[in-house]
Parts: sequence; structure tokens; C-alpha cells
Amino acid sequence: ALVHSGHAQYTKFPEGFTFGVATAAHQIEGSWNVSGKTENVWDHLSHNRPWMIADGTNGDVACDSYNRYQEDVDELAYMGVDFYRLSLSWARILPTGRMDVINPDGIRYYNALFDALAEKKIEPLVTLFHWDLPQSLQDLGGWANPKMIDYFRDYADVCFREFGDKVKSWITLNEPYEICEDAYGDDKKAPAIDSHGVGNYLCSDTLLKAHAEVYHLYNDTYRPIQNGRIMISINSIWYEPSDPENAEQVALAEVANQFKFGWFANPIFTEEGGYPVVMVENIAEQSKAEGLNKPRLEQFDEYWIERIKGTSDFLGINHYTTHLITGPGVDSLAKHPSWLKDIGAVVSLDVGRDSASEWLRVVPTGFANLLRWCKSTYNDVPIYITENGFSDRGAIEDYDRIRYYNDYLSEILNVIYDDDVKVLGYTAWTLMDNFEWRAGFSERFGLYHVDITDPNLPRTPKLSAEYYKQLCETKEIPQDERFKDPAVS
Ligand code: PNW
Repeated sequence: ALVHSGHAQYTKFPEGFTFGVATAAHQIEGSWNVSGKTENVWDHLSHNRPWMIADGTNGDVACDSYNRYQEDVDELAYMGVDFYRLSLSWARILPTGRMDVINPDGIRYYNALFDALAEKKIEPLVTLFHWDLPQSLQDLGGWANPKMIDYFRDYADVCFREFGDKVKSWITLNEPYEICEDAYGDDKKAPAIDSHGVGNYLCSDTLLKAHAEVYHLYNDTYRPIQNGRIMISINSIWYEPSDPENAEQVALAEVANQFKFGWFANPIFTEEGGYPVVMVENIAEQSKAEGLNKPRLEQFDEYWIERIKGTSDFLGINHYTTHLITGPGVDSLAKHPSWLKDIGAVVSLDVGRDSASEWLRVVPTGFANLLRWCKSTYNDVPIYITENGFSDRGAIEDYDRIRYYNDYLSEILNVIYDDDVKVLGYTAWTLMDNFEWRAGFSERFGLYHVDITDPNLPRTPKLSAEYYKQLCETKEIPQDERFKDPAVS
């Protein structure tokens, strides 16, 4: 497995390691108001506050995958992926958000998609919730409303019942941090509630309980007959000390990682369960200083600690980037009160190469450090990388993206072979350029280019699609000259 090309580098993935690519319903489907689908929070935001989307685009048509799914499947088959990670549109399946109306066209669409995948022997990995909450449920408070636990469970029940014969791998939630912090504690994602330091923690209380109920529903009722698996995908911005010799920064980076990744991983993947101790303590202290009579983050009671613990068959990790911690204090971007202020550290993005996304810095070694940390913090849990990818402005000869994949994939091999971290599979974000949330189509993560100025939305494989095809075929990181940027020696 060792190739000596200047420096030692592993290139070959272990037997059984699988590769896939990911998308999400709202980012690709379009057909936002046809065949029974109702408005979701992203439709609502992009229609009512279009200035909040960088290029004024929206998900009305997106990549038109509602009509062009066969093209998507053909591209997946061309690359030879083992699996396709996609998400279901809640408002397409349940137009009221509740289970009283089941939309036959929605059910038909996903069945057709699963059949097309089966035809090409591509396994579906299905996310129940990738941010597109029915607006009707947001009108009732969305994830800040504890009743959402029942609504999410009911929606999952319908999905398991309708699709469980074809779908054997499920993800409950995509990136709980982004849902709670960006959408309820800030205005970075829809519904942009911006209840900083309050709504974000109400959300996590509901979201973790809702996740656990869906896990137990699957585990108790569906797993015995459907024999599948179910997990959660947690995003990490990995934090490292700006100066690794500085003990205070090292300690603060650990605090930041507990606030970011641990917020949702600790309750599910540790022996003790519940939120990380440092989160509970910091927030209790700050809340008291603010004059509150109880902490803004409520710890789970014994019942819920037990109910949430162990509710994921694997740890799904979405990873893109690493940021630095430069010292203690209140970050210049921190609102009062807020999650960022609760951490009590100053963050810097002055690290690595850049991308088209302000937040995405290229720091491959941070990925290895994150994976080693997950192994030791979460008891050697088996891991799937459920997203990893790079943004540019849409180049077809996308050498920067290939270099990103090359370097991040190499770090996975390093931790598999040198540190015995159990990484079982890898998912590239994303199949094709798509509606990148508030960035619209201005930041592009696709292996395929999509020309949104042409009504036929033609898809063109980028060089990275050829790279990924070779990776899927050989299970080896491609070393071909044609994938090396001629401008970089
Ligand atoms: C993910 N970060 O979001 C989402 O799951 C995708 O829908 C999205 O298109 C993709 O990554 C690219 O943004 C993230 O700050 C948002 O580290 C923020 C971060 C990571 C992922």
C-alpha cells in the first residue's frame, strides 16, 4: 500500500471501504410547488427575503432533479459509486407536515428514484431531514417547539413504512449544529430566527430528543423486519490552537470542539451521555451573570440522558475545514448572549489555502486530528464520512478540488493505517453544482458542472468527476499526471 513518490503516502483503501456522493432534496429537486409539494422554510426565505441569497437564486428549479433524476443516476453510474446519499423532502411527502395527508406523487417520485438506483446497483443512503422543514411546522415554532419530536417521529414512520423495503441505510438529521446554531441562533440558514444564545439551545433539546425517538422507532419496530442501519451526521469545524505550544490555546480548542462537535455527539456517543460538562458549566455561569434564574441550556434529565445515549449505529461525520483558536475572550463576531460568546474563545480563519466559501479553509491535517479525536473521545466508534468537499466558482478543470480530495483522502488513509481509526466509507459533497443555501449558485461544490443559464440545465463532468470515477473503480487514490495541476510543480 505504500508508494514512494518523494514522500511516503498510502494510496490504497482497505477491503470493503465504500465510496459515494451526496446531495440534498432542496438543493437539487426544484418543482417546489407542483405535484402536491408545499412550501418549506427555504422556499419561504428565498421568496420573501430574496436579498438574503447571495445571487438572488432559489430552489424553485435548482437542478430540476424532480424531472431529471434519471440523468443524476446515470452520472452516479458513470462514476461507479457504491452508494448515493440523498435526502427526502418532508413537504413533498407530507404536505401538511403532519401524517394526515400522504402525497402519492411524493411517494411515487422517491420510489422511481430508488428503482432507478437499484437498476444500477447503487445503494441509497437516505437522510430524513436536510434542513427543508415544512413552513407549516415552522409557523408553530419549528425546532424550538417540543411538539416537533412527535411530528418528526410521525414523518419518519411514514418514510420507514413506505421506503424501508428499498432503503437499508438511514440518516436521521443532517448537521444538527447548523440547524440549531445557524437557523435558530443566527440568520445564516432558514428560517433565520437569530435568537442567539436562546433559540439555538431550545432547538438542540428538541432535536436530540426527536433524533432519539426516530432511532428507537426504527430499532424497535422496523429493524427486526427491514434489517437496516440508522445514524446521525454531525458536522465539525475542527478547532486547533493557533500556537500548539500554548497550553491555554490548547485547552480552549478542546472547549471549542466540545461546544461544536460535542454538543450533539456527547449525548449520543459517550458512556455518560448528556451535553459536555464544559458546555453545561460555561453556559450556567454566563446565564447567572446575565441575571437569569436558570441556564439558557437546560441539561437533560435522567430519562432523556438514557433515552438519547447510544442512538446511532455509526458516527456520521461531515467535515470540510479547520479554524484556529487564538486565545480567551469574546470573539469580535459574538453576539450577546450567544453560543460563540459562551465558548469564551477568539477564533481565526487565518489558516490553510482558501476556497470560494469564506468559512472553508483547506487544512488536511486537521481532518486527521479530528478523526483521531473522535476515536479517543467516542470509544473507537465506527465512522462514515457522510460529506467532504471543496467550493470554487465552477471551473471544469478543477485542479484545486482534486488537490483537496487527494489531500483529505490521504489523511483518512493515514489514520486508518497508522492510528487504527475505523473509517468505513467516504462521501463526496456533491454530485453536481447546486443551490448552496444562502450562497445560491455562487459557491460550487459539484463533481459535475451545471449551467443554470440554460433551461435544460446541462451537466458536464468536471475533471474531478473523472478523478472520482477512477477512485471508485480502483479504491485507490489516483496518481495520474492528468489530475495534477500543470500550474503547480
Ligand atoms: C453542509 N462549516 O453544510 C451541508 O450539509 C450541505 O447541504 C452544504 O451544501 C455543504 O455542507 C457545503 O456548505 C455545511 O462551516 C455548512 O464547516 C457549514 C460548514 C460545513 C458544512
